[in-house]
Amino acid sequence: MKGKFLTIEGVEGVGKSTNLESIKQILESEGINFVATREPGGTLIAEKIRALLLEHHQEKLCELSELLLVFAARAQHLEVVIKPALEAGTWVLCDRFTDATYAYQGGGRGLNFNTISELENLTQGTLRPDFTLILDLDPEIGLSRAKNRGELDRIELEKTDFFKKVRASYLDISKREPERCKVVDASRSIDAVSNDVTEYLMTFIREST
Ligand code: Z5A
Repeated sequence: MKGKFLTIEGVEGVGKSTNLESIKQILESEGINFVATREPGGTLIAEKIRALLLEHHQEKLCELSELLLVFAARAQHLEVVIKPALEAGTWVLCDRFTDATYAYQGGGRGLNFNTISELENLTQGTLRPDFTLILDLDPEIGLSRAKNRGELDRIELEKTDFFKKVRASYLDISKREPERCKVVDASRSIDAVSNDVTEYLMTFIREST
């Protein structure tokens, strides 16, 4: 794979979308060819799976179904968008990826991390992100930011405790993989967060090009 694979992660309302805009501008100004995409989603079929995951249903979506749907969407996304781009030398900027599965389905739902790891190997082979920004924020602040945007989706309706476990899982991942994962304190002003994001990204770009 010749392109670099960049991901951004964090609890709800942490500011991923806000920071993705400045990340895109940096990549453009550095002359890097990239595609921006998101998970769950990123292709026609994967976006349909996303809708299934986030909509409210009369029937409870069981935890294993949720996990398998996340990986079904990912398999499609990898085949249609991510792998062809990386193979063509195009960088991929993805809003969430498998760290989110460890954090939400593993940490939040309590599903077995080994099961997630097996599905990760099956779906991705050896493909992993090269660089990951984890925006870190108290979930109560993130949820209050998310609430201001309107109706909450199926996952956003979870209790604060769920999101505390999600946050803790992200921080665990960052401790296990400090080279790949850069944690940014997202409780500060948009400018302060953006400055750290820019610094980490520019360092990665310099080391990669
Ligand atoms: N999910 C999963 O369970 N398993 C998986 O494997 C994957 C995903 C891949 C959809 O993700 C859901 O899928 C998600 C996890 C699950 N759970 N839910 N629900 P998503 O990424 O599409 O949805 P999201 O987490 O809710 O992200 P978001 O809606 O895009 O939020 P955000 O991008 O992090 O935040 P934002 O839109 O940039 O900012 C929110 C507001 O805060 C906005 O008004 C900003 O102006 C404001 N903001 C941003 N930064 C700041 C600062 N620094 N200060 C003050 N205000 C700020």
